[in-house]
Amino acid sequence: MRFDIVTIFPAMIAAGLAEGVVGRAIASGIIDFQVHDLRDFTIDRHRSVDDVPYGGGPGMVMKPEPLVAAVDRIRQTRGNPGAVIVTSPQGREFTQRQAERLAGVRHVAVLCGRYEGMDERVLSLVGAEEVSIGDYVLSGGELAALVIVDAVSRLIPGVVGDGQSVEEDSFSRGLLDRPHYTRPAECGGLKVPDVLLSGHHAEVRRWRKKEALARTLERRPELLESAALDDEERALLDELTASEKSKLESRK
Ligand code: 4HQ
Repeated sequence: MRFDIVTIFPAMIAAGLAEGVVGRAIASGIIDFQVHDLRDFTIDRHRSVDDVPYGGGPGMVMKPEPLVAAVDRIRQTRGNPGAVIVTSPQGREFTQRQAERLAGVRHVAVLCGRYEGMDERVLSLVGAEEVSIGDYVLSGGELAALVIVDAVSRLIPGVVGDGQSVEEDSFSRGLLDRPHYTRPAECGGLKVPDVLLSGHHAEVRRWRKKEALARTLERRPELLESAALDDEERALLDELTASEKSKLESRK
């Protein structure tokens, strides 16, 4: 997997990817990652990356030429990325499905916006797609780029030690995760559920499935519409919805 990130704050990107499983994958070469300082692609004495907006108004807009030059350089020196992403609240929502798609692309470039955003022409000039990590406003695209690189990288074989844990991750099948417990068996008066100490593997598996479904039903019911459920999970979900309905009935 290859990533190229273009930013005016390269140290912010480097710091965000120095630690943890993704940091190790970059250090070991599983992930080929380069950060590009946008100011290296300016040609004026002041190394300007922004200018005043046409039509007036507050704030500044990122100049198109340095961004286009940066992508040209990436194409010449690193190959043609399968996706060029501009992080922006106007973009298509970044989801686990999008992370899976990008992991299949193998070479992704991300352009990080600052100020009011980029000159609109950049999108068509470099063939970029806009991607949003959620409905809130960041001070710049760097944190969004880090989110995308992290979520995509952990899908690359070898990045997360235990491939099984990636497959079981929350959202890999479209459900929320179940609760997790470790020792001690009692902490602050709170006990670990008995079934987890019972040694009954089949029951443990069923309990975990049911907990994941119950939480999803309670907190994010809309996820169940597109979740990939097996037969056992369908049956458990029916039990859960039936017991919810009977609770509602008994309140009448
Ligand atoms: N910004 N998802 C504005 C975001 C954002 C988001 C990045 C703020 C770009 C110019 N990016 N700059 N939400 O809020 O991706």
